[in-house]
Amino acid sequence: MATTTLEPRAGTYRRSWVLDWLTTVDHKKIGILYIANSFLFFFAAGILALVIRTELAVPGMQFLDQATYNQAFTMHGTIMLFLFIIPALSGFGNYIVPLQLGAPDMAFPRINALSFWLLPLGGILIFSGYLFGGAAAEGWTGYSPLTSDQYSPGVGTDLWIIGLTLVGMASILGAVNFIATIFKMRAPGMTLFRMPIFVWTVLVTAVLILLATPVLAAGLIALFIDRNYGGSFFDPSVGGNPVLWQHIFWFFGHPEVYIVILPAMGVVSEILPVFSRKPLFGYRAFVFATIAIGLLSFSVWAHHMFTTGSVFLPFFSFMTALIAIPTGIKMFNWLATLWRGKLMLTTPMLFALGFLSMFLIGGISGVMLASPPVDFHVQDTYFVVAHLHYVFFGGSVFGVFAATYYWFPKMFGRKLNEPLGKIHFWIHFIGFNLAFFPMHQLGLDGMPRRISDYSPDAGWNLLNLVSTVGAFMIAVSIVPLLINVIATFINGEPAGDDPWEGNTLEWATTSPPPPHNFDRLPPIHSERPLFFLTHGHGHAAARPADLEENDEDDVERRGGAV
Ligand code: HEM
Ligand SMILES: [Cu+2]
Repeated sequence: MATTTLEPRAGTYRRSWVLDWLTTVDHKKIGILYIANSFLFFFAAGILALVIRTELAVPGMQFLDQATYNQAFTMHGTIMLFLFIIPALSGFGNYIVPLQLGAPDMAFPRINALSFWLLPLGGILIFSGYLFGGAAAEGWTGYSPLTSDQYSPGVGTDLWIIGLTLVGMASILGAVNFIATIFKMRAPGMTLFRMPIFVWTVLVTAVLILLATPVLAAGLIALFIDRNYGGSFFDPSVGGNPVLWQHIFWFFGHPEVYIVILPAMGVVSEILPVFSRKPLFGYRAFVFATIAIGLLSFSVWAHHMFTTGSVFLPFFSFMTALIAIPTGIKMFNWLATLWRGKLMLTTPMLFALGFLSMFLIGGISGVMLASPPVDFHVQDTYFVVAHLHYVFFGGSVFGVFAATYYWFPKMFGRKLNEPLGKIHFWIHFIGFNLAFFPMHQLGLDGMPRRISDYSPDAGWNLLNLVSTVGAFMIAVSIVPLLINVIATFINGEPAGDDPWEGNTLEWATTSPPPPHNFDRLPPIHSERPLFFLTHGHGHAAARPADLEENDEDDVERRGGAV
């Protein structure tokens, strides 16, 4: 296009790229900011994990004292969940959802920027406890009365409360934005039942956030009032009730585990069909299973409170077991998608398959824990630590890595190196299982969680050492990832628009997409618009000319949902 008078002349008005990123309201840049910020926090929380594992490698106190150990696991858990995994998945949601819907941006771009910037602010506040006499040290669950001003007089706990409240606000604003975008910004033809599964999972997640996170925020504010203004919500000596905190926390905390797993399930549901060269088996069943998991997740919170003696065990146990049904449907559909597919073991596919197997193990220990007699036995032991890492790490984090390798070419126009990616995967996968599988046995043998030392005669020495070796393998596996990202930025293989032969709309635009996302959109007659574009009429090269001819009858004949 010829230069018009409206275009600034070179040199007169040129914003620096730093200012550009600081002030951006483009969902793609915000998505990248989210992801980059999440990985920084991941490294910080990962270093804390190594500190924890080093202390526990052998019996005896090596280099931490009890107080710093408590801070380490509290910060590790809090940062991993609230500043790594939730924001990382929101980041991919931010980048990908508008593209998959054929939309030019999120519904509220400025609110989008605000929800991002609240995150580093909240994270820094949470961490800054270390500078002011010690970070919060009550565990990521912040149980009363540990959080009372009597037991935790330092300002670290207040900073944790304020930081988490800001992070919660970020989440809530983000959820509103996703819901508005998904209901209001879809391209013509993109009906709800043609939306990619990833969008569905982001939608259900956003609803969960909207219902659950304000409850946590209210609880945190109540706790702040208790600590600083003589409130009595949770203090029994003045008529409060510490178990009330647990109800509030887990009414949020259980849906929260689905907030971090559903989008990862969505990622995997995008990747498996592409690299099996088959459609997702049972699209609608998948959508309804996602909604069912979302609904059920609000009826099971007290399975975290079996041993308090104040909840009705059969109800919460039964409801928890029920969740295995929609989850089982998903597992079945994923396997049926792979069945007789033309499997291509690319790095994103390896991480997606890793997700399936690791999440399955976490699901099985979850069903075990849903049974009160088992839970009475192993609660607050390393069995729970094993379970939660198989779900959060083997599930959600594997999903984040799968998404990273899958969508990196779209975001930066270059493909990550495959051999390096595979090295990353295998060291990661083996290290993960070495680190966390032995914890099941440690838990069954009675090793409590949240202890900084143990007796050399307890019989836990070998398994702890193995676990620490595994933790360091995980850390080592990050090295090829970092090399890969840097090398790809310098000299990566150009990706083209559609390097994986994807099915969904993000692959219909350039890599990276232009600021407004699409110059033209293909017709949308199914949940796989690109598949019908490329396969409906022969080959990809014919695309632009085919755009208008791809009529509904044609698609229906080929088995597409119209
Ligand atoms: C290098 C990888 C990791 C290692 C070696 C590791 C290790 C550990 C260990 C040993 C504990 C128990 C500490 C104790 O109870 O004394 C722990 C707790 C925890 N971890 Fe990890 N972890 C890793 C990654 C993750 C990830 C990716 C997540 C979540 C996304 C996560 C979430 C948690 C949570 C929520 C707790 C509970 C904290 C608490 O008790 O308050 N961890 N981790
Ligand atoms: Cu739960």
